[in-house]
Amino acid sequence: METDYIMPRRQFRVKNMVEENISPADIKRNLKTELIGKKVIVYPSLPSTNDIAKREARKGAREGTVVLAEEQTAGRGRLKRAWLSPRGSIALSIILHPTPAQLPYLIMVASLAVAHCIEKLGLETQIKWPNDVLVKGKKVCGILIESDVRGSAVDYAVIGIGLNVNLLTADFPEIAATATSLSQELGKELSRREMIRCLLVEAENLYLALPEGDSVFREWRDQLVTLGKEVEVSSGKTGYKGVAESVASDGSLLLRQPDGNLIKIVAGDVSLRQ
Ligand code: BT5
Repeated sequence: METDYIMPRRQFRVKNMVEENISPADIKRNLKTELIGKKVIVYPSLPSTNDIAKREARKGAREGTVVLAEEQTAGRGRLKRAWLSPRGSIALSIILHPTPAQLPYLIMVASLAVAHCIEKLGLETQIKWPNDVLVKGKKVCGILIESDVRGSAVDYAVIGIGLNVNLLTADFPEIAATATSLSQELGKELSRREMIRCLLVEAENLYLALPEGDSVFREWRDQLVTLGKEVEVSSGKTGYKGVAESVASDGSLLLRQPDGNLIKIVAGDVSLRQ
């Protein structure tokens, strides 16, 4: 039998509004998915939803299980960077069992799902390679994909999504200059529950379209704000300069260096050159 964990329901205040607590039933009610969100686990507070999702995956959780937290106390970005997830934001992780060929597409699935849901609110989005969703050039969402690959099989993959919904980035000096939130951009607070439901539906539609992958790749590539720009890329301890010419279907960045060489960068951080 499926079990959902519901923590005691209570209300809490975020600035001037009363923010709703979210229950698995709120998310699942008439949710139009076959896979993602059939099981939802909600915690009031967690260090990191990705860690719990990985634990659940190792215990054999079904594909599509979602782990949600009202706040994270040790949210993670790439390379052990911190991700701020105060109350009012969305922190969720989705457990999937992709094929090895599908694995590189998960970042595209996640960023497009987020972009689609934000666009439904009437805001324009851009995607910054490899894993940021931006509104008006500021980061509103970060995505962390983690997977366990054994030999030629993927044991599980976890898509972690952190989305700034109802919060004021000015309250967080670390990100005040570079980040934004949906409430800030819209000038009003919105339902995190509806946003989560949207994310699960969009993620499923994109994920189920993956056996082909190509349409997801092309849409992701066309939304990348990075392409065609003079950039600096740091990848590990190495820095590169050049024009971000394109991306390959495995998600890596193709950078045209000043000497004309085209190099492929699998992971890194991009900044636009002044
Ligand atoms: C990311 O890493 O952007 C991936 C973030 C993934 C977070 C989700 S939440 C659910 C799941 N559980 C987790 O523990 N993680 C995932 P990266 O590209 O390395 O960017 C990290 C950088 O983003 C930080 O160094 C800050 O500069 C910035 N940052 C931190 N919190 C932010 C926020 N709330 N909004 C915008 N920028 C933020």
